[in-house]
Amino acid sequence: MLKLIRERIAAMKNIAVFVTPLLFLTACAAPPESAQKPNVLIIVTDDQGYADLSAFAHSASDISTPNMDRIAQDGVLFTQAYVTAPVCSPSRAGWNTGRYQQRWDPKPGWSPGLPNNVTTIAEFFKQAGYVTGKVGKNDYGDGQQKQDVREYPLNHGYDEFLGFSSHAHDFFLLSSEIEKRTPDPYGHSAALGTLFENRGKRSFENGYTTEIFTNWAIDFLKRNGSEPFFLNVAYNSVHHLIHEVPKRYLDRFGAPPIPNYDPDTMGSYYDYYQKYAQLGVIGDEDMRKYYLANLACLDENIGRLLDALEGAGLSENTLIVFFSDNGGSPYTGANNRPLRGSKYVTFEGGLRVPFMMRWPAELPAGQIYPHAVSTLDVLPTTLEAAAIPLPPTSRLDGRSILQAVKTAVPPTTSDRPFFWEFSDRWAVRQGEWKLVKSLSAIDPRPTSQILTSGDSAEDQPALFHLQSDPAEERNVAPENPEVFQRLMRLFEQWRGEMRTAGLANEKLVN
Ligand SMILES: [Ca+2]
Repeated sequence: MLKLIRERIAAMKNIAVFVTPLLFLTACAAPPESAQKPNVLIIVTDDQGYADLSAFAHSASDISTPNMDRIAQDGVLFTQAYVTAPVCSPSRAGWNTGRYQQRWDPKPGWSPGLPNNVTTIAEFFKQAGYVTGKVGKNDYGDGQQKQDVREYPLNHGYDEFLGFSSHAHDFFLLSSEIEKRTPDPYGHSAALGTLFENRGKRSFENGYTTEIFTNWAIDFLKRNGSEPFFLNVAYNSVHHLIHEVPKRYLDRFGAPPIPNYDPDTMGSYYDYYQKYAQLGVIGDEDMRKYYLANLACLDENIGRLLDALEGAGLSENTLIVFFSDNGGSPYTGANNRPLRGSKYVTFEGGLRVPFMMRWPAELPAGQIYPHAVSTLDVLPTTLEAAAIPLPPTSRLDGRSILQAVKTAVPPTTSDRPFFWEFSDRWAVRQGEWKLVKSLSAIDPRPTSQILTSGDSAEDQPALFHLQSDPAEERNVAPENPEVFQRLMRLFEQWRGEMRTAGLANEKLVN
């Protein structure tokens, strides 16, 4: 029986090879009536380091993520995938829209928000008839804790949502009871208490966010498996508060449990969060243990999600895109080696992330894709996979990489530049050259000494050749003045476009 299925799939693939070029010659062509639209599952992890995925040959020796690795084993592992910002909110604004978030956030910072005149990935899928769902972290840096704003998932394309709208959320404390007793349940970028569910709120007396989000996702795909769905599972793991992990995982790594926040004895939640969201009370080596425990729980839950997909018979025709929203944090025990820097900065450690795609019906298995891509490409790539045409007025900054990944060739526009600007830090990459200015140190908090490589600051723009120097250790600007000037001009041109011809002058694209 299995053999028969494989032969039928092989036959379908042959047909697809014949039909596909015709489809994409005519951008508005509809897919064949008989074609079963793929489901799309986007799994986003939070602050996962570049060395913290064991599918990578360069992964850290203490890392084991067997379930995440299943996505690479049955699909494609990307070694040079970038996000659009080294921190959560702007990175999420970028991939959700396929556009540089600087278009509406011209002085790029922590809180781009989501304007009305940009179409989100969920809206494209919903307009095409998909059932859409989101679970977990919803963070565009603006409109937090509110349901009547554009940033709330049900107001930008999602039919269903369970999760939180803030930068961080307590992993354990999810009840209305603790919310009422806490003087500042939303007192910082981190929140505790009830989760948002659709247009209401839901209290969990017990539970753990990684497990609750997975349960919800499994229920969603079981309920909606008979029709094409678009599901975004956005875990808050492995973000602070990293020590908040079920005890059985802590025991595995010898990490001592730390009591949960208690409003009766510990003052404000803000103080509790600040105490543990940095090195100090927790030392370098213990922080790594908490990180490994937190990641192990995440990995097992991703395994449950993959099992459920297979159990429902949906695995073959579901396109999974997996990535971290930014590089590993220097305060959580993450490891970005061999890259320089971390979350918050524009060296590779802040921007280059674990990224995988799996679609057994269409994509090769066990492949490594070594060419540079961006999470800006997620929107056009998944739309092409679903044969959903973009409107002629579309002005996406990302581009579909589907055909290039299918055939294991570089993207046709392999010389395209990639740009980053966040606070006073920026960078531009074209080909193997990268120009970086990351002026300020991250912040006064002490950073990990054992996991972070390289200084996070450069006083002047520095030029690196990534192929020969992926760790950005040797500034070769003096020997390459023409390259330096070319990249500087590219960046200034891009920054000028973001600041003067940005989204404010555009009409709604569709
Ligand atoms: Ca993040």
